[in-house]
Amino acid sequence: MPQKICVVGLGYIGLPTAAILADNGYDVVGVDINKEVIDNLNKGKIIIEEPNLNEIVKDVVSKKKLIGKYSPGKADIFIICVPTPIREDKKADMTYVIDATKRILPHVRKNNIVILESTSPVGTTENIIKPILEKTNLKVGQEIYLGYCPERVIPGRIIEELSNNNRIIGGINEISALKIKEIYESFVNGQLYTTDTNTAEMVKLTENTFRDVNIALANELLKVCDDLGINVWNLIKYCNKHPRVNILDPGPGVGGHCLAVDPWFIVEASENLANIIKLSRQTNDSMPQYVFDKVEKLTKDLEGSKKISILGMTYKKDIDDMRESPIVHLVDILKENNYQISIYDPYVSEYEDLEKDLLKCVKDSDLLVLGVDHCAFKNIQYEEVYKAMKGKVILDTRKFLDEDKMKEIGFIYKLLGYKK
Ligand code: SAJ
Repeated sequence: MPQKICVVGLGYIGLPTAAILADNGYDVVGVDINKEVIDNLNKGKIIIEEPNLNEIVKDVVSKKKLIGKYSPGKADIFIICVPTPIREDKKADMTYVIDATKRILPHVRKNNIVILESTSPVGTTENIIKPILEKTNLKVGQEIYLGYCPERVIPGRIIEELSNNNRIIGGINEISALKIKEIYESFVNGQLYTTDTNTAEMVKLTENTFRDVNIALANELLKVCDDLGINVWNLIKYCNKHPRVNILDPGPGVGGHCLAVDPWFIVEASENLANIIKLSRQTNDSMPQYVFDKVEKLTKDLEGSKKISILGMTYKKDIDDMRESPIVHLVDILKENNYQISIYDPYVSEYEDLEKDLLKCVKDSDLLVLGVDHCAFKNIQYEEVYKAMKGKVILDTRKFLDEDKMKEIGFIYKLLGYKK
């Protein structure tokens, strides 16, 4: 008899995980409170943009290996994949994790396995989940097995990475870790490493912090190079020719629900010690304002109402996710300063000032800001954009456009991080 798994939370991680488990022979119930998610899932459809996910979902739903429900029920294994957002005060909001654990509680029986996948502050499994599960009167670690196994997949490559990435498994005790390892072994080709829950939680936060700090360095270099009249993009390219240097890309800021959030969980835990981590977050968060300052300089001599067109507003290329997008912040700052805005992003279906037609978006605009490097933007007829615009200035925040080609068309091409 295949084991039954209940996955709570069908977002960017929960849904692909549920689908892969179902595809690997488990009977999976996917739980979410969002009617749109459940209604679509039970028709074999998904409401997020992710390569190859829809095909798998369609297949496993048609075989009844994956069923969407509003509430959890009995299962052998429970996997919690709910969001852990950040509050205004930069502290983790653990409400969804607590609610999800309470919702599975009536269904948890002897020998069940409970796994948290949501990115969480250190101590969550031990100090939040374990005490709730103890209300079953079953001994956690002996009668119920508990652990933390953080997801590590990157949006845009989730299906491939779910199967192939190495995973860290933190058990509340050794037997829990080993039982959880057996489950992941059944569908992961990468290596599986076992440790305790606190270490696994910190590993997850550290991975994203490493990337955030590296990007903060790149963004600080961008500002310094701008000041010194050096092209930061060339600087980083040449530095990275060194065998032990790998600086990431600077740009308009860091978005998404991971890099822009997780380092704060470390700051929250050790406010007086996590100095570089905090400063890096602040550096990356300062970038939309930095882009705004550039826009202001480039348009300062214009009279009357100024129209800015924005190409791309998701948090990164080729996805539909706008969470914590720096371009959303940029748009807000521009509006606060009375700029007229028009946005074009083929990945976004609805947003204030979104224009479905590119030429309408750029019509009579004074400045075009390239905010996101969507591959589709390579195919734009920039000659047409040039004709439709009033001012002929492009500000490229990602070093994405072909500078020579843009200049040939007639644009005044400005690159973020190069004063020239
Ligand atoms: N960014 C830069 N410069 C770069 C790379 C990224 O400015 O060189 C920006 C992007 O434009 C974006 C943000 O950083 O706004 C985050 O993008 P990302 O591609 O670095 O990462 P995410 O948030 O999509 O996914 C990360 C991944 N973590 C790591 O690579 C360490 C992924 O593996 C995690 O599973 C995911 O966070 C998560 O869910 O935690």
